[in-house]
Amino acid sequence: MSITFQVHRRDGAARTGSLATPHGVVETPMFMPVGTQATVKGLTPDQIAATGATIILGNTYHLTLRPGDELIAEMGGLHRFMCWDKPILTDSGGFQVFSLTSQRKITDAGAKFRSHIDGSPLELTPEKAVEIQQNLGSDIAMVLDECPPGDAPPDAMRDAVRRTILWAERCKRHHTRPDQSLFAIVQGGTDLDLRAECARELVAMDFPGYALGGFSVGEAPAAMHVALPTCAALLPDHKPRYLMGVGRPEDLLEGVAAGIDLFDCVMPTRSGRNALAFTYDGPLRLRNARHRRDPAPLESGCPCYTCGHFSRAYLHHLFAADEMLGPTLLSLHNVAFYLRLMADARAAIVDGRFGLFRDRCLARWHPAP
Ligand code: PRF
Ligand code: ZN
Repeated sequence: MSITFQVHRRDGAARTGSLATPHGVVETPMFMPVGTQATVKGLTPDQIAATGATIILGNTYHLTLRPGDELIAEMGGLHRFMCWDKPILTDSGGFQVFSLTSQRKITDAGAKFRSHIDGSPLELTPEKAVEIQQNLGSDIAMVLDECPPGDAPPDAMRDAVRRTILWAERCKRHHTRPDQSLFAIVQGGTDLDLRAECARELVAMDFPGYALGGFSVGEAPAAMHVALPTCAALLPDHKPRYLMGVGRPEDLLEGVAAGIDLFDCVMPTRSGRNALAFTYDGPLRLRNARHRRDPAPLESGCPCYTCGHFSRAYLHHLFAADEMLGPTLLSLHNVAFYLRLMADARAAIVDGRFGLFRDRCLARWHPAP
């Protein structure tokens, strides 16, 4: 068994659904916390589950460098290794090669680069990316793609789309693990003709799910918001749609409105480590002295453990004293906030009031002071 996906309710282009995987069912739209190195930074699996997360993301690139995908396979696979028995999606490593490594050389054969850990030379090919993810044993694996920066010249963008299609085909041919589903990735930046061409080729290959890559890579957020409805509509309606590495709460709302089902982003955990807390009224900077004597929780009505037990004053103190509990408690709240945003979005879609929900969220949202 690999995956099945069912759309339940619709509200405009937004939809709710359920994605059944070998490790459990995911209600969509859903946010996936990022567990790059076989850990969602600062949180135990019990804490992650308590935020409402039902699926997390892992990374091919990091895990093959350290501790090695063969070692993880030997230890019983990624689920057992990190003690997370719910669904896992792994990214293919393409994006990380572009964002983390130096001296990389991309050819149709694959990506040659140097490790960001010790500088040793490495190569990632479409076949290798599939083998690594098969060793990890994720429920959903991603094809190797080429993700150029948002301001790449048209020639580079066209070449990346051509290569992404070529690599997707090779990944699909090489993929054999029956309890894992392989998703394709559409590239093309904000060029809608390129996106359409890329989607057409990949849809013809009949993957069980599709992602939009190449967004939030330096282009203006408004350009992504404009492109999303068109790009999402290029993907099969009855298959899951995943917007990779996006984004801020307002970007998730735009994505859901466009018909996206899955999201991932480091923002809730990375911001949490940096003392930035998300709330429905906008972000709070916990290092700010205005919180020194504030007895209020981060967000009243938030059901998370942090808000149920601690004041802003205490959290301010933890960050001032550089205590490790600060990043943990803020990551916990932020991940819970992202998951509550998705749960509220699902409820709004079911009630046919998603547009109103989105407008109210955006009106309430104030930038950090
Ligand atoms: N491709 C892959 N992973 C990704 C991206 C992509 O384009 C992005 C871009 N936002 C994040 N993660 N494989
Ligand atoms: Zn909270």
